[in-house]
Amino acid sequence: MFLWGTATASYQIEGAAHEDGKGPSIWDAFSHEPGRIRDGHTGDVACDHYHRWPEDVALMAEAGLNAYRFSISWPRVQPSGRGAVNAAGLDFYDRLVDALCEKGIAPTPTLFHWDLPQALEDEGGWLNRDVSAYFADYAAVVADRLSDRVTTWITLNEPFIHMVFGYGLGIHAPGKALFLDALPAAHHQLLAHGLAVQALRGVGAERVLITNNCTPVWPASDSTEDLAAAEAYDTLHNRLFNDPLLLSAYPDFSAYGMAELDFVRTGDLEIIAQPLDGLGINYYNPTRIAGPGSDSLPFTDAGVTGYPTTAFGWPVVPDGLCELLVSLKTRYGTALPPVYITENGCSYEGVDDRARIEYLDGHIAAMRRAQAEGVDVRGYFVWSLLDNFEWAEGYHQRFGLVHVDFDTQERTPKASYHWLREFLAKQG
Ligand code: GBH
Repeated sequence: MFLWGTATASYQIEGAAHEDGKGPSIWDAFSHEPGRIRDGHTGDVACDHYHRWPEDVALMAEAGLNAYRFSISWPRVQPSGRGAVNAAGLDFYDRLVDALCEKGIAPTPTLFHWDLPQALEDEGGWLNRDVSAYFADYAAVVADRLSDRVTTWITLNEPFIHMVFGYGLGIHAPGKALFLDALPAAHHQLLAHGLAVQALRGVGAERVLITNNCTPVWPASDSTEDLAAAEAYDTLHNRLFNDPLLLSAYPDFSAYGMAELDFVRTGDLEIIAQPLDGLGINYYNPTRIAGPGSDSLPFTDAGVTGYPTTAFGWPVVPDGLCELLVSLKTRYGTALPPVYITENGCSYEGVDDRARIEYLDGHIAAMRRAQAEGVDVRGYFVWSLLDNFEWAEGYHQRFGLVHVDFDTQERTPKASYHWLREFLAKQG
């Protein structure tokens, strides 16, 4: 069965930041640091989904969706990231999963969507190798409770963005600007993923995925400099995570002046490359890259021009999704497992969101073209069900199929929601 779903993430929708025994996450800390988030917004309340989830599940059922990708807040389940389990936190996800199953919506949890327990950040966060093992323990705790009803698991969301924005540039939590010294955060997330896959298999999990965000990389010109820069960027963005996962080897980082990744230990790559049942892909837009780059990085983002843009300013390029999917197939061949589009969506204002309808329609058509070219795509999840806390942008970017009034918490389905409902009804 093809999965048609929407996607959300715990910190972006739940609120209830300090309720029922939840421990603080790095996002609770970061969003309260002055100057980090536009207009000082925080996810303290967000969409109040922690209390309003029955209404949100009803909205999904009414739309005819058959899957829901949500994330589990690690510090809600383990307030200090390891050891003691918070029963009330697990109960919340247990109820949610029951309600989804009752409506015929496949619960598709992501175990980590960036809200690391602050207690683990205090021990170095993803720069600390030990966090990988704690993650596997946490995965086992959750799976033990939910695997009788959850068939599809996603370990991590976009470890690339978490590394680059959180540890490389410092524009997301935990706010570290280490540039290439952030690379251990990539490796330790990958190791965490591999160990978690083993833990999930241990409790009989049926289908295990990881979600990577990938982008077609377009060289700004045919010049040798631009081509080399584009290749260097492609290595960092598209291969740093996919190669070890699918080929059990890191790509060549010599363009970055790094011959060896000295935090990689013997045996790590075998753990990382556990067989996967699917690869989750988040697609937003292509990236145009020029050379020669700066002192710290061998490329420059030249910006994609000549396309319409969303309210966030991101270019709208549906064809890029087909290009990306076909290029993954070309690069990895039989090593590429079935693909699930675990996020695709756009920021626009207003409930009469015709631009979002056009966006979704165009991207679904592009996915179909990739399928016709032989890419095995088995699911499509719209980011997002609800307008929500858009990280550094706070509540300024609205990605939802459903409008949220953040004063009253009133939900109003947008035109795109109604369009999707009709689209799904036609699929049968
Ligand atoms: C995802 O990240 C996240 O998983 C999700 O939590 C988030 O809410 C959602 O997307 C929307 O942001 O500068 O024009 O080239 C997406 C990561 C990083 C994708 C920035 C688009 C650059 C656009 N994004 N990227 S552009």
